[in-house]
Amino acid sequence: MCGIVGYVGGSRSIEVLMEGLQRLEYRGYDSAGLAVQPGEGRLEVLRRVGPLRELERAVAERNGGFGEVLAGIGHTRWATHGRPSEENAHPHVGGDGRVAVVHNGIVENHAELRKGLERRGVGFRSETDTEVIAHLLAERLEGGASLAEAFGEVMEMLEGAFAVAAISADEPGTVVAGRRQSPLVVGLGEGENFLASGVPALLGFTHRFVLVENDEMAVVTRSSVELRRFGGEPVEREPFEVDWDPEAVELGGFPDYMSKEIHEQPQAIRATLDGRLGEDGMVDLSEVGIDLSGVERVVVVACGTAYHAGLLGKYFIERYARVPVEVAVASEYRYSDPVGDPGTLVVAISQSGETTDTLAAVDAAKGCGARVLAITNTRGSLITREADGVLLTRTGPEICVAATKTFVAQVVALDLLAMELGRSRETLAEERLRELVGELRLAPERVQEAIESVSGRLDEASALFEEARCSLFLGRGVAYPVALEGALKLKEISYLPAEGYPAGEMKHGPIALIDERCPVVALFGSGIHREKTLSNVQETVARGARVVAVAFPDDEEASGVASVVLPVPRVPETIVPLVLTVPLQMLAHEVATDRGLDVDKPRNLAKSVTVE
Ligand code: HGA
Repeated sequence: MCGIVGYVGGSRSIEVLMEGLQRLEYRGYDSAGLAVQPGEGRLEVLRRVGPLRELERAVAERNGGFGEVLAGIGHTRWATHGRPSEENAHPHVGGDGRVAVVHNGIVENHAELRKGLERRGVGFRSETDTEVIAHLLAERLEGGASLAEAFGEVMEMLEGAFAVAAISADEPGTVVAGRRQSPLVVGLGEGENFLASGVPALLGFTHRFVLVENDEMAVVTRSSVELRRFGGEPVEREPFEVDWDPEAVELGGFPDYMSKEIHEQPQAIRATLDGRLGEDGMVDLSEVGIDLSGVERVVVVACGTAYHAGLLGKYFIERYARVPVEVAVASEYRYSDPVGDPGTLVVAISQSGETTDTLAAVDAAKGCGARVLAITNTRGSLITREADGVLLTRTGPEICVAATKTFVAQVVALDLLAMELGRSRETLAEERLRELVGELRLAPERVQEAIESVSGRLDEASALFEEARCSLFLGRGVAYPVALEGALKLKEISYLPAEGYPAGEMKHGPIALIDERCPVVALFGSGIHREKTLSNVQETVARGARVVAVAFPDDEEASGVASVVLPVPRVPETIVPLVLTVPLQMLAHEVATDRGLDVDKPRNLAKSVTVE
């Protein structure tokens, strides 16, 4: 959440800062701002409340531009302290406006720091926690410290999680930035250097990066990048190359990132399977580097959509490997005094690899002696450095705030893990494993078929939601976590209340919601779960519900109870959750766009949740 960007170099400062912000806008869109050095000894700040286009307009209105900008920092905000307003927008300036800062995270001791500053006569202009940083820097600069010295000193005073970048009018051509827990990377160029909250922001400009670790800062000029600890000790670190194609963060003809990412799911699954299914019909997860044979218990920790993937993981791991699995919401687990030992494998799932609660859950797991396997989409992210082993989903960058392709890739990764655990614990016979691997290989094609077969029916299904005041998503077995995910997708992007429920549990409460303005989305898999779901759905129809059925095309009974059917190809149980998920993502997209909403940037949300 909140995106920060910085640049030092030649004549394209504004272009880099604005493009960087555009690529980071998914992290927050309450306000956006820039601080630039338009020449020696000067600092200019431009901020606008609302989405980035407001700042873009303000930049365009400055016909003369900013002149030769030596360095600059930019910010896109997801407010935590202080409502979205121009006063609360970053950058914040300190003293007489000669130093400016942008910040991602929360300064937990801001109230105490603010009191101290006020006692010393400092006046505040905003309600943010961030502004204290600007004033603390200004005090030290006025006392004769260099920007880098002042910055290190101030960072050591802060509690909480943060990434901060700063520039000073008195040090033209220098940006300093540092972090604790919140993400920050430095991008390396020729005669120019960059920094940002995430690699994708800079892919249009460079593919070479250096990581800034916890409690470290970077002093960046156009010709140098110096890393040091906040205390001043120098740090040496090798740069790394990122091979993501900048095209991957373009829309490529789709109306929005959500559609693009839904359509990329077959490829995301293919890439996540690539190299992990051997010619011999077996799974190969040796890359993980954790001996799985001694695992006696699994705990999955995750937030949001990744938590739903974890619930599916439980289903597969228990079935194939016969080890008990718990699935915990990371923000609860981290404060729960968890029980663990070396026989406990904690699987931490985070698309960004930067989710604050999941990172804290990893710490808690390690603290009780468990081993940690991270499932993430982001190579080099914080979680990959904290965990004992890593299983990367390989979907390419996901820009839309609502996760789609990373969810299916997480489910596939968990499926692979379940099979590998089953193999190493010898609970899965070789023949059965080969069968399962064969089924998994079919997933990309079947998901593609699901996308195609649902496309023509969305209008009709969405029409049931026109007058809706709430909705119910029902499923059993593997379809139950998918129902939770479908309900989450709908509420995230259409703002329509949606409950995901185990179909059999519906009679214990939610059935009271049912009337003609509470559409039911029913997920029919196969076997006993399907039969039981059918009876439960009939109970809702008897009470006036209108039903969207996600079912196999030849399931006449399911079609019989439904107002609209979204057909998905008949597939083996391993990949049922994948094909059931697709129609729900597409339905949520359709309902939200019919309501005229921006599906990529739903209100109040941001992509990487880097605050508690
Ligand atoms: N606390 C700061 C920054 C918020 C943030 O990083 N959100 O993700 C503010 O409220 O402006």
